[in-house]
This record gives sequence, structure tokens and C-alpha cells, in this order.
Amino acid sequence: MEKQFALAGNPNSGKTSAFNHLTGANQYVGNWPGVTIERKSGLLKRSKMIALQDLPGIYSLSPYTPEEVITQEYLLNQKPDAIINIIDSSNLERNLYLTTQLLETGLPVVLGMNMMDIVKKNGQTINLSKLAYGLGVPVIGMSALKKTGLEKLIETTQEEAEKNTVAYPAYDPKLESALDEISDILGNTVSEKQVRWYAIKLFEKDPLATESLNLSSIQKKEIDDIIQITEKIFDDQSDAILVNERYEFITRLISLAMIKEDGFKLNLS
Ligand code: GDP
Ligand code: K
Ligand code: MG
Repeated sequence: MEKQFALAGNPNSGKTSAFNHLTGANQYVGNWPGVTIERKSGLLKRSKMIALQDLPGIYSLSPYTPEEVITQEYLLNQKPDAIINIIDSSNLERNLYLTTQLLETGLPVVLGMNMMDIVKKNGQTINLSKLAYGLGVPVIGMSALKKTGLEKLIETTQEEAEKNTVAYPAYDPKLESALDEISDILGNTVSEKQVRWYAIKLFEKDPLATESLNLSSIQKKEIDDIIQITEKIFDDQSDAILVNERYEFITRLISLAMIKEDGFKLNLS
């Protein structure tokens, strides 16, 4: 059986550079259905049984830009065997925002920490083991420019795809209990692996997810009540609650994984 891995990440994180090294001449270039956004897929040089998909560059998985919608639909409906999240490690905080959402798709995720040559040149050190521990998924240092780490990245992704395990950030317990309640209301409307994704999207009042689920009016009412109560507790809008929680998770991760050198305080913003 052929396996399908997808490269996802911010624009200019190095996805296409990695894709080109990994697939070589085994590439197919077309367009995504209905849009003029280029679609590149190919077979891995090291195994023709693994297809690689180069997804459009995005900063988040929202329903607003065609690139975000393409990526979201591909991940949720085509369900690749694993996501390779290519990170510009010299812009860790910004890049990890998308990571929190990729983890919530219910697919196995491996982080390809790209641009490690730049991190090194800047005199920064990222503790990859601690980052992996904090995220709950493998984190592989690499440089698509210097062609380092790519073999290990693919080997690790193959292992994760076999195991098919998922990990996702845990947020404030008050938010978590709202998400649990929404998950209960969803029941088996969605698969077990995707229930967290949809619970979060419904909590954020994401129109794309809401439309796609075809909920009963009772389900909608119960979910609305949970959202209203939680907004009161946090004194904030539901979508803003999630954004804040994501950044708090990322801040904790970075303080765990970034090592300050030479007594200088790192400026990560
Ligand atoms: P994409 O938008 O994610 O597909 O990113 P690209 O693969 O097009 O890369 C964006 C830019 O970053 C290009 O100029 C690449 O040559 C450069 N680049 C990619 N990977 C690395 C890396 O590991 N180190 C350095 N220094 N530059 C890289
Ligand atoms: K680019
Ligand atoms: Mg590209």
C-alpha cells in the first residue's frame, strides 16, 4: 500500500526545498481543484511507495484564505498518513502557531526543524529533545539548504505513520472542560481522531466546520450555551480565548526549549 506524507508549514519555511531534495525528478506539478494555486506532489527517492505532497504555505488553519482552505480540506478529508511540519527554526514562536493546529487534526505529526544553519549562525541553541517532550511528537533538526537531517526526518515520519499516535497541546482546564462537553455533544458525528479538531472549531464558531457537520438544532443550542458560559468565565470572545491559549502554550514551550547563550536575553518576537 502506498503511503502519503504531507509537508505543511509557514511560507518560506523551506517546504519546497525539502520536497525537491526528497523527491528529485519524481515530481508531478498541477493545480489544486478550482484554484490557480500550484500543487506539487511526488514520490520519495528512497521509497517509491511513499508519496509526498507539498502543501501551500500558511500561518494558521483558518477558513479565510484559499491556501488555508485547501490545506484544511486536504488534511481532514484526504487524511495523509503523516504531516511533516517544516519549521523555520529561526522564527520559532511564529511557526509554532500553525503547529498547535496541525497537532489537532488527529494525524501523526513530525517537526522538521529547518534553517538550523541560521539558528547556529545566530548563536542560538534550541534543545530539540525538550521541544519534542513539550509537544509530544518527534522533532528533527535539519537544513534543506545544507541537505542535512532529511533522511532522519523521513525515517522518523515512517515510524510515526506506523504507530499512528496523536498528541495535542493541553490548554487551561476551564477551556478543556468546555471542549470535552462539546466533544460529548458531537458523539459519533465525527471520528474519534477528529473530535478535538471539530470541538475546537465549533468553539471558535468557524463557519466552514459548522457547515460541514450538519448538526441538529438541539446540538447547536447546547454548544452555544457552553460557548456563552465559557466566554463569561474568561471574559473574552471564544476565538480570542483559543488564540491566547495557543500563545501561552508556545511561550511555555519556548522557555523550556530555548537556551540563552552568553548571558544575552533572546529576543524572540
Ligand atoms: P517554502 O515557501 O516553504 O516552499 O520555502 P522554500 O523551499 O521556497 O525556501 C524559502 C527560502 O529559504 C529559499 O530561498 C531557500 O533557499 C531558503 N532555505 C530553505 N531551507 C533553508 C535552510 O535550511 N537554510 C537556509 N539558510 N535557507 C534555506
Ligand atoms: K517560497
Ligand atoms: Mg514552496
